[in-house]
Amino acid sequence: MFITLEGSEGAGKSTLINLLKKYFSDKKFNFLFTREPGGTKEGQAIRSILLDKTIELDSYSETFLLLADRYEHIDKVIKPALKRNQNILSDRYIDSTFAYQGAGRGIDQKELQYLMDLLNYPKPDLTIYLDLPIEEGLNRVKKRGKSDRFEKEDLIFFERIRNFYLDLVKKNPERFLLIDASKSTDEVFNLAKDSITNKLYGK
Ligand code: T5A
Repeated sequence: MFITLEGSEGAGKSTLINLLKKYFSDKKFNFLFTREPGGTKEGQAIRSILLDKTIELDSYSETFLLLADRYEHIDKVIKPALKRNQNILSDRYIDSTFAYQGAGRGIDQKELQYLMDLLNYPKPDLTIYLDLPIEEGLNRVKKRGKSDRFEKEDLIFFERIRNFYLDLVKKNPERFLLIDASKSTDEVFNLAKDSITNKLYGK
């Protein structure tokens, strides 16, 4: 089973993943938790460039770095885990590129699809999208302290991304579960845990 987690800044993905990690490890489930960018050693080096506020990147350079990270991730982590029949949960995956580089930066979606197809990427079975009003997410990030290269973008950039995700969820109801991320961390965790468990047991 291949599950991905999406959402805009500060929606609570890391918080949710920590709770899911504990839950599934207590239940002795064979789950691999990973992320993009930075799911491999090579990807971590790419991630540090991508998040560095002092570095200016053209939107295409940013995209190619993200795709290099994804290629390494698919090749070294995702495909081998799927081959071993291991369940995977990835914090961000392909939808992030269509949302951030496509809707956010304005790169044509067809161009992105063409580039993405070159990766020959496994498709997720379930994608959980944590939805939160942009200002609320950015306030959470601000409170947490330390912002990155993406988090310095303006509200309109993130509104385009959120609207893109909402549209994607509407068009792909069989793959997506939308969770209202303004709920408490416990409520978000319970909704995500139940949908993953149902998917694992084919309900
Ligand atoms: N990116 C990535 C692209 O542009 N294209 C791509 O193709 C890919 C793969 C990754 C950046 O890269 C971009 C998108 C991203 O900008 P990242 O560090 O992984 O950078 O950043 P994010 O994925 O955005 O994650 P964040 O760390 O910003 O946010 P999270 O993980 O969603 O939020 P989290 O859990 O750290 O929570 C934020 C704060 O809110 C609190 C937490 O305690 C924390 O303080 N919180 C809640 N508060 C109230 N109620 C809840 N339910 C809460 N849940 C969490």
